Amino acid sequence: MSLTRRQQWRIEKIQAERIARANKAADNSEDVLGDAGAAQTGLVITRYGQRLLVEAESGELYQCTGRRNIELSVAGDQVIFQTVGNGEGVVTALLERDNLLRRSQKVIAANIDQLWLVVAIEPHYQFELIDRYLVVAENAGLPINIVVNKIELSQNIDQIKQDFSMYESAGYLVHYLSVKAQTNIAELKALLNDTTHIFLGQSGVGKSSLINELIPDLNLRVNEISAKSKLGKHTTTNTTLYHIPSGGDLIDSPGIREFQLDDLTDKEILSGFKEFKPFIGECKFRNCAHIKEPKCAIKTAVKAGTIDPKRYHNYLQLIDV
Ligand SMILES: Nc1nc2c(ncn2[C@@H]2O[C@H](COP(=O)(O)OP(=O)(O)OP(=O)(O)O)[C@@H](O)[C@H]2O)c(=O)[nH]1
Ligand SMILES: [Mg+2]
Ligand SMILES: [Zn+2]
Repeated sequence: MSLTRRQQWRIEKIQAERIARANKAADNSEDVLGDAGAAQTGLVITRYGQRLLVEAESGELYQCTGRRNIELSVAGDQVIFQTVGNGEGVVTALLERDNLLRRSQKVIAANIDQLWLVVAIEPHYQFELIDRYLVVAENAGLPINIVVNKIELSQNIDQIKQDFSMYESAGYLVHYLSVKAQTNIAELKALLNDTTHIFLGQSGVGKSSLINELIPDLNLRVNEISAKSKLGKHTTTNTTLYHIPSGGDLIDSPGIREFQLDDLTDKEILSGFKEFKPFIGECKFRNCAHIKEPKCAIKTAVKAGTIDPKRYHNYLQLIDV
């Protein structure tokens, strides 16, 4: 219900902007792009270096360069562009974004409705890494679900569920599945509606494999990990948007290798623990760091069992006390 209203709002907003900006972009660019086609709206599918792959409303794809004076666009962005022949085009304007996901100052994707944090049994999930991803995604203001992939590799699924119960009590939906054993794939499919989803997570967890399952005939190359080097051969290098035939989009993103981790500020970390939110501002001291201070609302909530002690422990680890 609320999603439908939000989608409706977004469509209307985009249409209004499209008309205004298309007129403006066309006016501004007449002299520079004398032979160019009329300004039209496009969806950025992927970006490689300075070049963009842009999909027109007709469905046709154009290799585009961006005007130097506009901000770099990313997968999921709505842009105004003009064709210049030979399947090429020039992006002249970037439309306003609903949201933007960035990591280490690098923009990854825009206009996302749902983020799926993908983790796996192998490479084995690490709470610190999960929390770091959650902090980044929470700070982007995105709704987040968690996928635990490769569950067929585990002898003890109860233990896995136990490990993730702290995320479930924090309010995240956790979906256990196996691409290889085809476990719970249909259930995941049913959770993808007509909106834009991004898959994020460590390299090798199976993001591209999962997208291959969800979009038949896509055949993305997956990252066969060599036992010797432990590095994948077909690791995803570009964040790319794919259409689900029945509606909606999936964005595949490259996983981080080893420890190319973000520098997170204490403030970002705090707002990245979503179940802490109701208690922020309730402590005795206004500048409470929620570590050793007396009458700390967060520590009280931990004692009362409202906040999982393991999550609080992870929070302390992350702010490095
Ligand atoms: N055992 C097992 N292997 C899987 C499963 N799903 C994917 N894999 C394998 O995991 C490896 C990595 O898969 P990818 O889909 O490339 O992983 P990715 O998350 O896209 O990795 P990056 O692109 O490097 O970020 C491949 O060898 C897949 O075949 C699964 O459910 N079980
Ligand atoms: Mg991949
Ligand atoms: Zn406090």
